[in-house]
Amino acid sequence: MQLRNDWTKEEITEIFNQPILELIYQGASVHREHNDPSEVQVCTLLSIKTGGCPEDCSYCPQAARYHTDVKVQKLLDVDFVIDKAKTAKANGSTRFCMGAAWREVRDNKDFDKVIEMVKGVNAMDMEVCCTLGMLTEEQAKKLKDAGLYAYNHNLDTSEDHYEEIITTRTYDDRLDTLKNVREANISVCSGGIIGMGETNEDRIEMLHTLSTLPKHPESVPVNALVPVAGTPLADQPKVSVWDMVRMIATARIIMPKAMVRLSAGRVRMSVEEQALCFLAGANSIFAGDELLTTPNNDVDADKEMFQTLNLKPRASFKGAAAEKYLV
Ligand code: SAM
Ligand code: DTB
Ligand code: SF4
Repeated sequence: MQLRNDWTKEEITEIFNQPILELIYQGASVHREHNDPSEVQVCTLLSIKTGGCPEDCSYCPQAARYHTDVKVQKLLDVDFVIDKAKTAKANGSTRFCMGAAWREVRDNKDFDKVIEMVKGVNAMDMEVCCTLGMLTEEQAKKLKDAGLYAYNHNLDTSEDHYEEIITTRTYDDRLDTLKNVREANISVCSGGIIGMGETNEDRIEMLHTLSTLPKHPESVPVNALVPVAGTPLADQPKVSVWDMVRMIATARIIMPKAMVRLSAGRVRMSVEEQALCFLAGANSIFAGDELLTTPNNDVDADKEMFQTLNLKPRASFKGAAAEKYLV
């Protein structure tokens, strides 16, 4: 089947609103046509600069204006980060993603340090990813030259709902950065969060924007809100597993080759619930005891889950040849 980037909102709505078992079946079928369903990509996150962020993202424990338990931590040292990447590799991760609580990248000493981190992780034969906020075209090129493989920059929600969640930047700022990343030939990682008071139409709208970009993101993280005390969204109710499955299956059907990542919120899911997500088409997770600032699933429990479900970690750079071919 040809990859499509001309999906209409009506088509996506029809897929999204199917009876849940039909949707899971379709997601599972599309997944099998395009990918090996026993392979799951294992990624590790590290917060390289934590807290004190000037933005007002209502979900985020790292925004300086909310009073959360997060302790501000300046940019970590390069050697410390490389050690963490080694541990992640030893634990079976093939992608290492470094996150910074920045609004945007500035051309300063900290950026030079991040460039060194990227070079170091790349030399370890791991897919190196960063999420550092907004990027200019030149900064994206610099990261690419240092060996950056992927850049994470989430749309988070629909354009309509965006201003309810974040007022310190616009949806177009987000899309501009994605364009800069794409043009620098860096693999694009972009998805969103559910459980922030959005409607199903907002969820469909976000999936529409992602699937009608000139090229689909290579990775689409689907996060369930992790409500953190002190943030405006602290009291949001837990996202139902059916809502996660609906997002994952729809993303899989309209972006068949993307890595669909079962991201934040996994810590509150049972193995059975996660299995439904893998069946519906998820094929990537974050492993390691922590995400950026919140707890993640126990490493040994994840290893046991892989055994129970007969899943195997996906090799690094697997899509690289195909991605290069498509560019
Ligand atoms: N500051 C950069 C930015 O916002 O692009 C990079 C780091 S930021 C923490 C990366 C992503 O983490 C956000 O776009 C959001 O999707 C996700 N995130 C942050 N807090 C979250 C939460 N409480 N629950 C779920 N996802 C969250
Ligand atoms: C993504 O989509 N989810 C990750 C990663 N990309 C950077 C972040 C989740 C953060 C959850 C809250 C925290 O741990 O601070
Ligand atoms: Fe800052 Fe990123 Fe958190 Fe927004 S999501 S407050 S930009 S760290």
